[in-house]
Amino acid sequence: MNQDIIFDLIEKEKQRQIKGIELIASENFVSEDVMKAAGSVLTNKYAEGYPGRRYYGGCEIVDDIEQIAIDRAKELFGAEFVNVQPHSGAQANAAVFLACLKPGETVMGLDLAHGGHLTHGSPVNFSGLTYNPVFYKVNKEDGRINYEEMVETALREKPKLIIIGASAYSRDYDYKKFREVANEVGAVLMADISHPSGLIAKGILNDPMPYCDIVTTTTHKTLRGTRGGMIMLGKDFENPFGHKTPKGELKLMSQILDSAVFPGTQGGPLEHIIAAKAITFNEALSDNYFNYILQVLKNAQTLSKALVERGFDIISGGTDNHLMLIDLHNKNITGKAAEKLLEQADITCNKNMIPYDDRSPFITSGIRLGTAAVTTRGLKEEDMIKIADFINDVISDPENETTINKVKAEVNLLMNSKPLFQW
Ligand code: DSN
Repeated sequence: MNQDIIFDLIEKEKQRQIKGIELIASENFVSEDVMKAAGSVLTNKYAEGYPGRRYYGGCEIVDDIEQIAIDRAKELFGAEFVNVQPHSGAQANAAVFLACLKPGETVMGLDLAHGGHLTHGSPVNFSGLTYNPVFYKVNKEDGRINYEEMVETALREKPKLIIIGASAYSRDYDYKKFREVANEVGAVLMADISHPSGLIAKGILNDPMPYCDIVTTTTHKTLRGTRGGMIMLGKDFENPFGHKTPKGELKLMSQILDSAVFPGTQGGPLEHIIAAKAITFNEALSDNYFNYILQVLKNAQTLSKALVERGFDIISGGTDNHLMLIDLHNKNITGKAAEKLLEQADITCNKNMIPYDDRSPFITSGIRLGTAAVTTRGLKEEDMIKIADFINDVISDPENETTINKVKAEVNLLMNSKPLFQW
């Protein structure tokens, strides 16, 4: 039997992952159990609807699986309600928009060019195309959110939905400040914790749950699970924006959100992925995971300090979480060129806009680094110093192929000694 060429390519990708240093802040390596569930027979099953209320027969077993995933997620984040069906973070956010806003209504998020996310109102995304986005920003001087300006913008624009969260912001959030202004303008407050969710779940960063009405996350970044999304409520509440039942009663937000996921924005849930999410949550509930996520933070802080010592300009001067954003202006290289150069040495990261960037998103003046994936591979503080040296060597001497090849050999030597599956 001829094996499909796809399997050769999967093997090649596996080898690429094994031998390289993975610094993309949104990536991680899942366990074998998560992969087993994601590649299981559950992919054969249609289950539109929710546990106990499906549109298909034969759903008893997937009902149990989905309920276990929901219960574990509630325990992990201290949530009262969870929907585990969103296929991704973008899908989770789309459902929240549908639940909270009518087309044309105002949403406020962190500017994408200042570390925000595409689905928080970017003009090229559904969130900016369908709704009216306004943005808060970070200070030019210290790279931290300008809370004063955020409050002014909210009071002036009166958004119906305020979003906290980012894909390239290395500091924690003042959720209370956002709550106060949301109360003042009557907005629903949502946190998208896709990046720091693992650090939040284990109490290492501030908890948005007591302050935010709605919390969304992906499951594959610091949470170290299968690729996917979910929506949570710390406390269920009546939807304030007039979604009424035929009897004229306000519906609970949990009901509105469930309907916004299915049938609002998705069809059949991916029960194999929901099973893999259940396994992810169980792993994240363990003490092992606490040790892991603490190491992620220690590694990020060690890496950022070592880079600063080597003359790199980290936005905001350091990190509270798993990631950091580097302004490369003083290194005379663009983000695009740095990404490419590092890739030649088998170090993977992504070019990233920095706040107030003078270059386009295709070129950029920065790169974003994260330590979630390398920590899963078993790297510790001393390895972060090596990584800072590797990055410095390559970026300081971009034309020198001998340097690149030397670094690449050291990268491969280090990573080939670290198995992909650690636990
Ligand atoms: N694209 C993801 C990231 O890299 O942060 C967010 O969706």
